[in-house]
Amino acid sequence: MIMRIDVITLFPEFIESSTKIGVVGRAFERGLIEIATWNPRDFADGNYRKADDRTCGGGPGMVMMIEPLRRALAAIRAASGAEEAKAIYLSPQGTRLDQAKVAELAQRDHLVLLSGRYEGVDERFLQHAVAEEISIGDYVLSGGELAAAVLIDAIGRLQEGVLNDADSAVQDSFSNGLLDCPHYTRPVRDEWGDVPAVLLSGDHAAIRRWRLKQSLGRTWLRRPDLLQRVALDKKTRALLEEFQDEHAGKTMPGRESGD
Ligand code: 4GO
Repeated sequence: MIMRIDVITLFPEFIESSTKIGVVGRAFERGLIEIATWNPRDFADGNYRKADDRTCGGGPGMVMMIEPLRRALAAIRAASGAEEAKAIYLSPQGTRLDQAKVAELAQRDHLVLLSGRYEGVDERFLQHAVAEEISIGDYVLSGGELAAAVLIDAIGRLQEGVLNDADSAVQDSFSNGLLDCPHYTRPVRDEWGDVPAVLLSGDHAAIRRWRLKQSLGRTWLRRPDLLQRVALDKKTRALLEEFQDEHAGKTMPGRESGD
């Protein structure tokens, strides 16, 4: 089943340009995901096609109006055949996005994303036509388009047939709840250090072990909150302890402290 993503946005070119690029762009071109944009302005009345109005109660800023959004959603429902479809609204008030949520959304066959501008969207539209509110992180953007593009990228790369073996999602950071291990390429020797010998050994079991150990160690150093949420078996815990012992002895050679 190929996934369909409809995006309601006042800046469709923004979504269109970002979905033409990279891994997700390739998926889009190959028909592995379908993306359509809908501009509430095209559904607005009057000569000016006004889709926003002054905020009730006064103060600066504009709010996106209900009617153009309602018509845009109706058009999406008609075009997709999903008569009950509700939207996902991207906003700082939403549930924080993580890889588990991305994986869950990637399973669905239809998503409707709503990108707000200005002060946001009339609350009544959110209550009646939005099923979920998602935040990509604790910071404020001037529009929801970047957040929608982030979500589309994260979801798009998990679609069947999008990634090749080389960038397989199984090896991703977070797919096992841990941060990624360090990566190296040639040259093997450089004035800024040498590639760890184990990676050149051809011993695949040893390489796998080293990578897991680095993942564990970096997660321990940089994101102890993540480490608390994964259950480590005895062997894995021993590997982390090995890293911790080595770390207590010395900071890593060729590395600046604090990294
Ligand atoms: C989403 C949208 C931040 C996020 C946004 C986020 N800022 N952290 N801004 O995911 C309504 C008008 C929200 C501007 C939008």
